Amino acid sequence: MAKDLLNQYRKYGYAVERGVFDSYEIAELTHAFERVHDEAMLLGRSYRLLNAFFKINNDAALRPVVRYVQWPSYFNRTLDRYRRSPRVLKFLAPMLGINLKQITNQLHWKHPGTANMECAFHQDAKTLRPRDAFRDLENSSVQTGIAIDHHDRSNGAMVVYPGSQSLGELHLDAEELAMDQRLDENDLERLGLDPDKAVTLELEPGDVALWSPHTLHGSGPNRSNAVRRFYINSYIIAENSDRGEWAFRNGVSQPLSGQPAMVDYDELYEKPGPMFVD
Ligand SMILES: O=C(O)CCC(=O)C(=O)O
Repeated sequence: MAKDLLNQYRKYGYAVERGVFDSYEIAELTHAFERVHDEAMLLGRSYRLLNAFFKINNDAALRPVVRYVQWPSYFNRTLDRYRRSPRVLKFLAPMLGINLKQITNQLHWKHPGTANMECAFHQDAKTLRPRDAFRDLENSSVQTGIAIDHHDRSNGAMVVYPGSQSLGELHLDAEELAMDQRLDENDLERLGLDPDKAVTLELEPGDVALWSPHTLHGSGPNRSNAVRRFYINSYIIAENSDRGEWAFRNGVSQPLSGQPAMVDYDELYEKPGPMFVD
C-alpha cells in the first residue's frame, strides 16, 4: 500500500486504491455476480445454506429482487479467488499483518428503479455479534469493496463521513437495520456532524475502497438505468477474532474448504439448512 494511501486511511477512515483489478478481471467478477444472481432468482425467496445466505426482497407487486448474497465464495470459486487475492493482501499487510481472517464476504446489488435500495448511515462495527468475539476492532479490521461497475451519486455510490472513524461508537436510530433504510442527512445533523462534509466515493470498475469498522457510511438510491454492484470483504487480525474464515495465513492465501467456520450465523451447527428464511 502506498504510504499516502495508508495516511489517507488513517486520517480520514477511508481510502480508495484505483485500478487494482483490470478489465479482464472485472469481466470475470461480473460473470460471477451474474451467475450468483441467476441462482438467487431461481430460488425466488431468501434462502440459507450454512453461512451462505441469499437475501431476496419479495414484494408481491414486483418480481423478486436480489439485494445481497453472503458468503458466495463457498460455492463460487471465482469469488473465493478474489476475496483472498494477493493484490488485496498488498494493501492489508501494512495495516493488519499477514495472518488474517475474514468476517464479511458479500455481493451487493443496487438495481435501477427499485425503491428502498438504500442504506442508512451506520458503522459496520455495530453489526458485529457477539461483541466480545472481536478485540481492538478499530486497529484490527478493515472493510473493502471492489467496484464492479462505475459508482457515483446517481447510482447510489457509498457515502462516507471523513474522520468519523475516530468518534468511537455513535448512537444511530438505524444502526441495526441500516440496509434498506433511507440515507438521511438529518442522521448526521442529529450527531452534530455537517452533511456538507460527507464524501461520495466515485469509483470505476476495478477500484477498491477501504473503510474502517467505525467509519460512518451509507448509500442512496440508484436513479440510473443500470445495476450498481459492489463486492464487499472485511478482514481482521486473526488473533483478535474468535470468528471468521481464514483469508491469509502467514501471507499464504487460504481457499475455503472443509467444515465452515462460525462467522455471524449463530445457529450454523444446529440449523444449517438448506431452508427458505422469509
Ligand atoms: O452497497 C452499499 O453501498 C452498502 C455497503 C454498506 O454500507 C456496508 O456493507 O456496510
